[in-house]
Amino acid sequence: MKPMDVETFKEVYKKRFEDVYAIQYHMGSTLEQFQVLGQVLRGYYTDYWIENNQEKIDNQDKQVYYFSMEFLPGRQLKTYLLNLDVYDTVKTGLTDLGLDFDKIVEAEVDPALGNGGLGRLASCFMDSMASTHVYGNGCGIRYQYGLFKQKFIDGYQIELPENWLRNPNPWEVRKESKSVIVRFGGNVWLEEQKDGKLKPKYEHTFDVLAVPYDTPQIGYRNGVVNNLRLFSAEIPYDEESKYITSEQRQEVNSITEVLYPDDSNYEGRLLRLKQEYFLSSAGIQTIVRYFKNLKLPWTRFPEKVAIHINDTHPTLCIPELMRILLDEEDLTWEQAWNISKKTFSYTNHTILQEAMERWPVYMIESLIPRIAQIIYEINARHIRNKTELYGSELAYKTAPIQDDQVLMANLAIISSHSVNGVAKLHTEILERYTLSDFKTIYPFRFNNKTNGVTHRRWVQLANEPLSQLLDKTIGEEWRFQPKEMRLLRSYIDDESVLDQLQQVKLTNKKRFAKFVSEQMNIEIDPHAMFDVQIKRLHAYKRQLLQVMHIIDRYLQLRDNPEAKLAKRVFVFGAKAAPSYYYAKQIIKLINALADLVNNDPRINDMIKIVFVENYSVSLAELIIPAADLSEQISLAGKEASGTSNMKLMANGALTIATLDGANVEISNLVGPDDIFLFGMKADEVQVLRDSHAYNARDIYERDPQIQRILNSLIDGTIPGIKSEGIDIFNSLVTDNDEYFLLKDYHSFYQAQMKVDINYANKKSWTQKSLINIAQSGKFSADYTILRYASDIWNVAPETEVLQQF
Ligand code: NBY
Repeated sequence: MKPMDVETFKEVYKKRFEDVYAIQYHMGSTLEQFQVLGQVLRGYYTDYWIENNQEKIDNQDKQVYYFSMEFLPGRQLKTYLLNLDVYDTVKTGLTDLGLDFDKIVEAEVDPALGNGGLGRLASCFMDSMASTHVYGNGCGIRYQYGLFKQKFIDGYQIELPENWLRNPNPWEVRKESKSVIVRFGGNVWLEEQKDGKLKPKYEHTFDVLAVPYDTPQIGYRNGVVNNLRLFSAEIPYDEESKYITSEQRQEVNSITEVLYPDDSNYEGRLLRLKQEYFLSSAGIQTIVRYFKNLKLPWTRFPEKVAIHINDTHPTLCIPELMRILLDEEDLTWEQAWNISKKTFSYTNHTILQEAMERWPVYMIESLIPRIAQIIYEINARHIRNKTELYGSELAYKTAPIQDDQVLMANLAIISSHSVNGVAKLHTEILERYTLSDFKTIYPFRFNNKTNGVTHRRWVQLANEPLSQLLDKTIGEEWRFQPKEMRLLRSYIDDESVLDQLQQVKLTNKKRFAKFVSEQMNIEIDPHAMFDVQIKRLHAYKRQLLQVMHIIDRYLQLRDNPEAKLAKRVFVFGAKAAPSYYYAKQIIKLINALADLVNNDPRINDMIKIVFVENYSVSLAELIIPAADLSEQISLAGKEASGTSNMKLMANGALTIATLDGANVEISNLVGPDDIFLFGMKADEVQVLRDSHAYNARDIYERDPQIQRILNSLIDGTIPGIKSEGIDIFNSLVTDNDEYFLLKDYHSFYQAQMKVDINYANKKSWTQKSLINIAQSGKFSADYTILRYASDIWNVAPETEVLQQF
């Protein structure tokens, strides 16, 4: 990498500042300081970026295209500095100049272009692809408004627009010359050409310009710069006159205006379908243009291109590629289909039925008529071929079109060469239950790729004190090879390391406590246990189970302030989809409970509840290093993987968990003594559900502990709640508790009591924490990506790179 020394940096920075703002550098605002730093950095990395783009064309290495409707990158500045190996130089330089590095970092917006786990995973993967020499290209949408900003007013969630682009974004490059046209609507028919071939003709289409904005994805100290390309919808320049009405203009602009705020729930809105096709078409056209520049025969397309679709949202990529190959490149159906199948792979992130995309046929037909025709053909051929081989029942059950709806998962599975789940248990459930019919037809298509997280962001940057301790104790190799964190294990009895580990945790807890005091006006004791549940608010994730536990403790402490319970701070971060009424009621309940508990002198500050507003990647970076306990308490079988579980583990939190998603793998890695497991297992849940024997009211009536907790929802104990109390009570008692909270409560409670006991023994707790950190390296997204690269994308990085891993 190019050297950069502190003095040169300072000179370049000062000069640039004055050139841009025509004032002396120390007179600028923090935002201006950030902008200039962005420009300086850009000047530094652009050479690499250009070089990498040229190499890509010269070497013709196979490219991976990762299509995702969501990317949740977090702030980029520190990642760039770290990966370019200029972090210390820049920090020292700015400090020398009398500027506040941390403030400058905070001046960057945190782009919320995703809902949660799925979007964040896409961003961890972008970082890991660059860092493992995988030539990866992200394809997504440049939403003008990200996920709503969450505010609490009187304890209720209020959503405000998130205009993340109000200040210039120093990292993105608008590539207008690389724009493509995406065609919607109109009529289409097939017309015979002179050569006898049928070609589609279009009329009255609605054309939209897809303008790419590129953001570099810089690898960790390896000179690799990949590209994240986000498309923005604009009116085509030469057609301005066609779009005369403001409605039409608005229609174009609305396509990339805002991210759908739904997580784990599918909403069949036309605008969403437009977004999906917009991304698919723009991305595929770009890939085709790239490939055509290579001047190779089409049969070699899958040798040069792998296209991955992140959940079903970009599935229209498949018929779109078929369309181009058939209509514009004159391939036969068989040729086009073979190429597509070898090119596409698909990741499933959920088994929740309500999250499965199914688009009414009429919607696809009127919005993208040619694509509809291609899907009909895929459907007809599937039924024909599979009926011959497996009989009509299986053929119809796996067909993409059923009941006048296009089932996007079915379309994705039958058209890809690989389908993967995101944790062992999740993949097993897919194969055995959810997708078992497909497993019969395509036994070798399924595979598992357990999720991962990037330790660069989640440990190196978010937890500098821990990183320094690791360097001192086991050397720096872990920064390149997170698996090497396992070396920490041999310090399990080293008093000095254990002490330092405690100090690290305390430092991080104090940092978070300061934030909570300043921003929320709540005083929390950094010596209390920080018990953290951070994830989207959803009934299956069971934040309510934790609420029951808190109420239980509160009532016990109120009766007896001397009760033998650990002092805890319960931290929540969670957004609810704006239309998810029940989830919003739970938010209100948590806030009302916080009001009660935080201000009740009778319990002696033994419980505090901190519900951070507007949970985000940046807040996660503050909370996770401060966590003692990680709550991963979804109903077994429901959480595909989870990734906050991995981040919290890497930062030394112990996990309390059901055997769900990747918790199973965490448990296997650390062993039973270093995790707190509870609750039904996935197969037990299945049996109980199938038996129809579950009776929640019965439990409520017979169990005094549970009765007391639930009664507090309806008897005025929590003064802040209104109808929420009754509604939530009814969801459990009257509506038979869909997610089996009452069934799992006792086991959860006992596990929590075990946590209390364990926490009292500082040394052994710290030892457990050390084991968790040591084992977390296995969940590096770098390894996950290398498995995708070799098993799915067939792009093994050079041997020398592999040896590093
Ligand atoms: O993907 C999450 C899973 O719940 C989690 O267990 C897993 O770790 C993570 C990464 O694999 N899924 C998720 O975040 N899903 C969504 O964000 C999402 C977004 C939009 C829609 C559906 C799901 N949608 O239908 O619009």
